[in-house]
Amino acid sequence: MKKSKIDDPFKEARETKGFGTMNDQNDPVTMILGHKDVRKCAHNWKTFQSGGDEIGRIVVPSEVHIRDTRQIPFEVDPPQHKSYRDLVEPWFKRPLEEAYQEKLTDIINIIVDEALTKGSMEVVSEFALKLQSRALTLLLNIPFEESELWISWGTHVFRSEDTALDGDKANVLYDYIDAQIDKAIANPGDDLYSKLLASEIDGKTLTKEEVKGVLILTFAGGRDTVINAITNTIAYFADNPQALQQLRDQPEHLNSAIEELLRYYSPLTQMGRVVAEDTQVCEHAVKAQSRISMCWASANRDERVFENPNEVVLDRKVNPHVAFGFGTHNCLGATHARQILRILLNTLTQKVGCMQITAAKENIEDLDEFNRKVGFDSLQVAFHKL
Ligand code: HEM
Ligand code: EMZ
Repeated sequence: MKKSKIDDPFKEARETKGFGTMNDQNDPVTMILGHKDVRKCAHNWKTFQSGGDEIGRIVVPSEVHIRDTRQIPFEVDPPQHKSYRDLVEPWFKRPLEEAYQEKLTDIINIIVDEALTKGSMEVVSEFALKLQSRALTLLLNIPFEESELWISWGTHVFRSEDTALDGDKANVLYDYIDAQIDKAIANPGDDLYSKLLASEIDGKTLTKEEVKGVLILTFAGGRDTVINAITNTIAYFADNPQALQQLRDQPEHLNSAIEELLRYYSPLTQMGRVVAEDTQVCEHAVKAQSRISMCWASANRDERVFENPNEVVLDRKVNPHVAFGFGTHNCLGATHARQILRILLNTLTQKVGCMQITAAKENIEDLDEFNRKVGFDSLQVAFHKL
């Protein structure tokens, strides 16, 4: 079997009942599996809420024990959600600017050249983590050198090798962000911290806690998702050299290729909500205050929506994937993530002839009823020049 393949563990449950169940830290989750139902729940923020008092509970695995700062705008429901979202949205669209893309191209050229010079690289820690961290300096608009520290934190800010949720590691990030906020107060600049500190909603300046909430989300939400997207993309083209050639010949398919890789790999498996009142999902009763999740990874393999859902079809014409979510909370980092993938793919077609996977350790999520591969813990790849 090709190393880059990711199976669909949800197929049977999706087709027979439309939902699955998962016991996460004794706080069960009803997982919504079908594309239509996932979109319906994501749309219905009144019944399936992101706000609420228990901060961290909508994340699966739950982060209630490792976090007490509300992530903004992620853990806020409308109408307040809109005020925050309107405030940060223009900043997260900066990746569309030419100057931003030029800097990102430089970052990607350096790392691809390094892989080709070394000949062989462990892609998760030496390629994807470095690229994700260096690119994040552009999104925050801070000096490039700051990325060295983040790289030293490892691939997931909340996870370490042996524990799924690592409170000590999370505190490193929270303390760091506190310190950066204090620095920006003392010395305002053109960075995201300073921009938020100077912002107002309804005539009130944002508190330090609110600024921290936006920053934690920017660091955490955009870390393992981007690392998985990059690593799986490299694995795919290593396994399918003809696909790299196809994109070299037909660069007009670059954008549809990226959307298809996002659909197929779905770097964020699921995201939860808290049920506001007794209701039903997929003709199954769910109680007020219980949790549901929208399983983006399952919805993205729904055969009622995607023809040949388990194939990567790089020029897929209609692709309403939900890898970046759907509706109110759709991913704010999507513009940045797409630019990284677009420039990476473009650079690979220009510089890399082929790649081979020489060793791989899969990263499998244990979702109780299901096991889902989401990427790799490590991936050793040989890179050959064009
Ligand atoms: C929301 C996926 C990269 C920041 C979301 C959601 C998904 C998602 C599925 C919806 C969550 C929900 O409905 O509760 C991804 C994937 C990424 C990625 C697959 C990479 C390929 C990023 C990056 C950032 C980011 C790079 C920022 C640095 C956010 C934020 C939200 C969000 C702030 C919440 C938006 C809101 O509540 O209005 N993401 N994400 N993401 N993502 Fe991403
Ligand atoms: C949260 C989440 C955001 C969470 C949109 O997703 O990403 C997860 O990786 C983090 O652990 O805290 O930021």
